[in-house]
Amino acid sequence: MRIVQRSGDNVEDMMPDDPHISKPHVSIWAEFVTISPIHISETRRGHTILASWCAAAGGDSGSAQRILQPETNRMTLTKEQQLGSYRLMWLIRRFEEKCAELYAAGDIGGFLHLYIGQEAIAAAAQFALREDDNLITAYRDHGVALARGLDPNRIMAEMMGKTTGVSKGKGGSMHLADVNKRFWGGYAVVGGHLPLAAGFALADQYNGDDRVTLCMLGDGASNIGYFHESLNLSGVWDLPVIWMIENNEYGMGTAVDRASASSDLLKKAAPYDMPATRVDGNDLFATYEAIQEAAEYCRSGKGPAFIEAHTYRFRGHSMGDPERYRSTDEIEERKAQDPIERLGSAILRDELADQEALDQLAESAREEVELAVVFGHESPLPAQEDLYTDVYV
Ligand SMILES: Cc1ncc(C[n+]2csc(CCOP(=O)(O)OP(=O)(O)O)c2C)c(N)n1
Ligand SMILES: [Mg+2]
Repeated sequence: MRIVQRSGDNVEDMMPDDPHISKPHVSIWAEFVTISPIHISETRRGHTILASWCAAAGGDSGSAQRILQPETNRMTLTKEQQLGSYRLMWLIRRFEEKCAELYAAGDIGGFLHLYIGQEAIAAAAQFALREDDNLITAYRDHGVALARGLDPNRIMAEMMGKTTGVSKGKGGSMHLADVNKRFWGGYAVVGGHLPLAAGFALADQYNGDDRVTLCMLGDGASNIGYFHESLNLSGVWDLPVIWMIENNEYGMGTAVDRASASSDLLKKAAPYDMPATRVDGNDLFATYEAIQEAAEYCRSGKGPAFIEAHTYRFRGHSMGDPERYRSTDEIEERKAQDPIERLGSAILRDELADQEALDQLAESAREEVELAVVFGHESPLPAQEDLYTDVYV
């Protein structure tokens, strides 16, 4: 515990004397300290629980937990899948770079959270899941939607608020969805989609369908009440759901170890009695393997599974982020682990394609994005009489 707070203390007085914590972070601290009286008593109890669990599990992180080594199983993806992933990851990156430009030009409004740096996780999910499996994620959703096969034209139109968008222009960046592809969104409330994921899995179990639900969430969401309620129920009812944390080291401007009592996120699966795997999320192959194994486990009726995919976002939290909480050295160091470059190197090393072929894949992805921009620009805005249609609040 870093903070001990009596109720009534002023939030700003309590903030540690730390240059990394600037005014925009006050709201996060406020959220944290509001729950701190409970947190303290829970923490005391938690230490006891954790100690006995560790002892039962052999003293460390638990027998049901493991860490996948990077790039040990490269051939689990076919040549077509590897080249397809390479193009897909470039499609995601180019799409988002273009979105950043359009945002600056005022053609995209609202919030914009880029997935750049995390592309391997969405690509791995696409190849590890069946087409009829359920997929749900948070607001950093463009890459996941593209990987799921939503039409880039219609995603771009959605970004611009046009009627041809996947949510008819009324959802925008954070609310991409496609019912036919069983891609259920795009959720802005941190952790708010976890109970929905449990609900999808419950419906499949009840109906006797052998689908799994993959729920992608951020590290920050693992501190939210919904996380614990959802994991608990999924454990109680043996629901076929994979909880996959994309640990990109920050929730807005707050590093994991400043927001989570334990920065070992695998431990968070232990109280709910499910197997947990930590994987390098910048390694397409290892992430694919982790998701595939988890899906197999869930599909066979054994219950939920948990994955922590460690990654890093190369851009700020959203477009307005001054990024005072991390150094450029840190960002450059992490960029050396660029998932697209790593996949490209593996493909070249295994002689599945030459550099020219890889460049052509990247170029065709760029051209597809250009066409999507034209489609978005040429599409109409919603008509005024449609203001209240498809709105359920
Ligand atoms: C319930 C709730 N609390 C606070 C916020 C403000 N908020 C938006 S994003 C975010 C950080 C979430 O971080 P993480 O789950 O790690 O996802 P990442 O942005 O890193 O993908 C916060 C606190 C919110 N949207 N919803
Ligand atoms: Mg995060």
